[in-house]
Amino acid sequence: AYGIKVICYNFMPIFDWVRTDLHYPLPDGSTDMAFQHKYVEGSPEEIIKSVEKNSNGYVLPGWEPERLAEVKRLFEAYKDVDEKKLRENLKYFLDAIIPTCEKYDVRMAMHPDDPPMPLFGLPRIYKNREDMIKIEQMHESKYNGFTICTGSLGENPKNDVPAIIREFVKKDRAPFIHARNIKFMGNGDFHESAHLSSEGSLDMYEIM
Ligand SMILES: [Mn+2]
Repeated sequence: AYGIKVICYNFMPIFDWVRTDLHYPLPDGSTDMAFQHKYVEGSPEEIIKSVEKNSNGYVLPGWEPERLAEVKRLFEAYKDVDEKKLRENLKYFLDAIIPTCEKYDVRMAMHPDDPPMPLFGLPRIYKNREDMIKIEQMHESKYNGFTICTGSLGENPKNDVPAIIREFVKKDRAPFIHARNIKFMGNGDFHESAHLSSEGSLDMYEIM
């Protein structure tokens, strides 16, 4: 009814994207968001404390105080949910909605998990190309598509982002792209960066 033809969504339980610092200073005086593994080794409660300390009042989505009050209950609810079970849930969701999406020409574009790895023992099912193949096969339709967030996928250096773009655009499964750059800090840590390749670790020319 409102003419919205692409919907970006994610399928990450409990928490949305995760950074450990929402106010990370760069040499040019700007600030951006960073992810450092040393802060996520502990419990969710510990990481919440470190994010609060680092982030100058900013709050991650899903980490609002009223939601954090529910965290314990949510972890309990997900304690038996592994990747296989979460994929079953996603397939249930897709099978239910895609026929309606086809009817009204609304393309679903699932956003990668960010960072593309399991955190706090929670399952993550869109981390790499292999996961994308599993998701596209759950429901064969161009309306079951992907957001290709180059930053999220690029946070794992094993992901060949330009190759993923070529493959899924060619298959008409990528109606939406987040074109952004990140910079590795060693140890798998990274911070977000300005777009130019020279500012980060991704080959943005190739990506574009
Ligand atoms: Mn994104």
